[in-house]
This record gives sequence, C-alpha cells and structure tokens, in this order.
Amino acid sequence: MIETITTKPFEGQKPGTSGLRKKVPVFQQPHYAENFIQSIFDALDGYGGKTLVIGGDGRYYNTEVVQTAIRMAAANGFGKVMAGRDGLLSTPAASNIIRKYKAFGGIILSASHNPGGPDGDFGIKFNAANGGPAPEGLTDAIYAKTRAITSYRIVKGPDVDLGRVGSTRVGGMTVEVIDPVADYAALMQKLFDFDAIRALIRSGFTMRFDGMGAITGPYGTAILEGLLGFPTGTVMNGIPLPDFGGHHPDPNLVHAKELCDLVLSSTGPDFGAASDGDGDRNLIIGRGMYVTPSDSLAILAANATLVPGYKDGLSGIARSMPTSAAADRVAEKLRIACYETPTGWKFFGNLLDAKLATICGEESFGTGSNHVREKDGLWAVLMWLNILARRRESVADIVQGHWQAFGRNYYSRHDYEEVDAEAANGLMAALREKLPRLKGHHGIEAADDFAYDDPVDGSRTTGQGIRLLFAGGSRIVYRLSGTGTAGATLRVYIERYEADASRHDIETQAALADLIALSRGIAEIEERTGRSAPTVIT
Ligand code: G16
Repeated sequence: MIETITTKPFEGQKPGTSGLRKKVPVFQQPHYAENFIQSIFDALDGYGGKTLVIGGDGRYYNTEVVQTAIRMAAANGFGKVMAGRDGLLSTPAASNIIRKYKAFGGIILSASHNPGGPDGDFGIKFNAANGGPAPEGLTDAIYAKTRAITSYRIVKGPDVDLGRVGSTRVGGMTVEVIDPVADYAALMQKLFDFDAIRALIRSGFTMRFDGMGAITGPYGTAILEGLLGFPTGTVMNGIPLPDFGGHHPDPNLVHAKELCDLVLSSTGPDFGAASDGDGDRNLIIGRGMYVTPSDSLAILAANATLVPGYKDGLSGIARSMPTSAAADRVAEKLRIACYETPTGWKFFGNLLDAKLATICGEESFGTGSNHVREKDGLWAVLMWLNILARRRESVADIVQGHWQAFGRNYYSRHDYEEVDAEAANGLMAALREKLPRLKGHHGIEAADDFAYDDPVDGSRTTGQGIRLLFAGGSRIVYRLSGTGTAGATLRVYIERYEADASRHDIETQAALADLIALSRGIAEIEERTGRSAPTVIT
C-alpha cells in the first residue's frame, strides 16, 4: 500500500562536492533521509517503469536507508530496483551496473572516505544514466525541491530480504538483489591482462591491499586473491564493517599508516595499495616509494598503451584544477588535450561521454577512466599491476624514470580541518579581495579565482579555488572542502616543478618549504584560524 506522508523542509539539504553528507544522527531524524530521496525523485522526469540501482558502502545506517529507498522507489513508480546483496555496492561498481543494465540512474549511499559508525558520517547521492554523479544543474534542482517539499511517498510493508541474490516484489515493482562483485570483476577482466599479472605473481612479486574495513574488501579478495591468485592474506582489513573497524577509511599516508609503514620499509612487499570507504579512491605505494595521486595519474597515462583496455591510446587526459600539472606534461608529449576542471568527479562526466578524455584524476586520491563514470580505486590498482607486469621494474624505478623523462612536480596538500566556518569564509573572502594586488609580488605571475567553462554543454562554474601562479610552473591553491560535515576544511595545495634530475630526491616538504611559508603568510592562516600548522599533510 502506498502512503503519502506529510513533511516539512529541513534546512541545509544542499548537495556538496559529492552528494549530501551529514552526521548519522542528522540523517536519523524522522523524515530526513525520506525528504532528500523524494526531492531527488521530484527533480527527475520520465523514470516511470524504469530501473533504479541502489547500494551503499555498508557504513552504519546503510541497511535502513537502502530499505527506505527501495520502498520509496516503488511508491514513486519505478519499474525495478537492482540492489547489491546486503545493500552493498562500491561506488564504481554501482556506476558500472547503471551503465551495463541501462538503468535510469542510481542512489548511492556513502560518505566516501569520511568515518562511519553511530557518530560518524552518512551520505546520499544520485547518479544519472551515464553512471556519473548528478551534474550541478540537477543537484541545484534537487536542493530547490528539498526547500519546498510537503510530502513523500512510500510503500508500507516488511523489509526486503537483501541477504540472498534473487527477485522479489515491493508494491508493483520488482526488486532484484544482485551479487555486488560479479559484474565489476567481469569488467576488470575485460580491461586488464590478468595472465600477465598472474605471471608477475609467479615470479615472486608481492603486494598488500588494505580494504580499510570498508567496501573494497570483498572486491579486493575476489579479484586479487581469487582471480589473480595472490596468496590469502594479501588483502588486509577485508571485511566491510559498519564503523570500518574504527578506521578512518581515507587511503592516505596518515590513515593507511599500517600499510604504509609496512610497504615503505626496505623489507616490505613490492607493492601496496588501499581504497576508501566506498571504493572509489586509491593509494599507491611501492617498496620505499609513495606515489602521489598526481604522479600516479601522469604515470598511468604515460603507460596506458601497455594495458589491453587502452592499447589504442588515449583521446585526452583530464585533471581537477588543484591536481599537479604532471599529467599536462604527459598530454603534451602524447599530443593530446589535457582538461583542467573544478574539483568533483561530476565535472569529468561530459568530457568522458563526449570522448574528449579517456583517463581522469584528482589529487584527492582519485583516478579512473571511461570504463565507468566514477573514480575507481581497484581499477587504479589493477592498472598499476598490469603496467608493473609489462615493465618488470620496481615502482620506485618507474616513478624516478618518469621524473627523469618529464621533470618532477613536487606536490603537497595541507589541510586545516574543522576550522571555524566563519573564519574560513573570511580568509577566502580576504584572499579574493587581495587578488588584483598580488601579481608582481613574491614572484606571482598571475592570481585568480578559478572558473570553468564546460566545453561540452557550455555551462560556467565559478568560485572554484584561488590560484597563485608563479614563474616556472609553481602554484599555491586555496579552496574550502565540499565534503566535510563539521566546520570548514581549508585545503592549501602547493606545487613546484623541477626539471633538473639531480634535484629530484629532495624531501617533499623541504623542496616546498618557501612556498609553504608563503602560503601561510599571504592567507594569514594563523591570524585568521588560530592554526599554526595543518591537521593533515599529504
Ligand atoms: C569527492 C569527489 C571528488 C573530490 C573529493 C574532494 O570525493 O568525488 O571528486 O575530489 O570529494 O573534495 P573536497 O576537496 O571538496 O573535500 P569522495 O571520494 O569523497 O567522493
């Protein structure tokens, strides 16, 4: 039976960089999740009788909202829901299912790399028929609906059994519970040379993959240990848990410390990798060598033709603005275009759909390609494995060889987390106001607030981060995170280009020291936020 429930708008249901993210207790308020889901449906047209994909990263409150979303999809007239078993789907796997089965779209429940548990974070986002995050026009329309909502529709009834693969009915709608891993594993087998990777493993190559207690555990175990034959135990923290086993599932040097300590030691395995809460981010390390996400994008692009799925070459590369320009140098050499977009995977969708770019990446540990419309953690790991299998060199040798050929973009991101929001907004406003006067000081050649004109649909996005551009390719970029749930997070991105190979082995923070000092001074970070040092340096 379909019920129409009267409701009132909640303040602040505005999607950020990637969907609506709030603390779990906020989502647990009566009607809160329902309002947002109904607003998604209200902002869409023409889905009657069509298929909706639903799944999430398994974090606390996932199961409850999957059940709600299924019953609301039925009440709103969808013909079918495809849901991952136990309500699980990694973000890239959901993108693949939407594309493969030509679904109308999908609802993905995730707060990505943010911590989970009863006091952690939760999130909801909508992905469109191309498998990618809703573009800005649609997220704006969803937000407008959240401000005007008066009721939502839901089918009353018992929970769907999500524990078994198979079909059932809810109201007039079919619910198909699917294996969350199978379609994704099949896609990976199409793109990569599994035999070459198996031969690498037989030669004694070792790796560790950290699932961080999150969604990629089952994917990593099935693909790395199951299909490729890495020994059992290669995947660590491989069981998805509602609180990620207390991990902060953000694959970086700080939060994947156990893995990093192991692989960065001289006796560690040849290769290490990790993925985040919902499986779209990746961390790549080799024995004694951390690979920055920006370098990883450039190296994957430069070596892509070694991999079957990309053997015919790339049409173009895209990177988010704060990502280092290492990929630009590869694009230049390959004589292909390199696009610079605002932060947020949603901005790559048009470029991929229009075949202007094949590979995309972001400094925030995201890399991916035209195989889906999300960044994809395990894809990046398999891409590296395939390249290592073909080149038979160490990760460190490949990275250093890349720097020799293209120069090195020293790069670091300094995050000031949970800063007072007013202070952070004031800092950005003051920087903006200063922009016209900065040129010509401290070696600054240009200073602007980044704006993007989408070459496919002509839309313009403004206010995407303040850039200070120095002679020789150095940069300082400031922006506020769009994914946090408490206060504001100020991100400062610092980059220096070094062509001279004899200066490629300086410790990163030392190589950037003068720019780091300048970044703090120009923005008056300590005076305005009270912080004398960043919370996280990656
Ligand atoms: C999301 C987006 C990414 C973006 C990242 C960081 O990642 O999908 O495109 O780069 O947030 O955003 P911010 O700097 O605004 O916090 P994820 O992995 O959280 O979905």
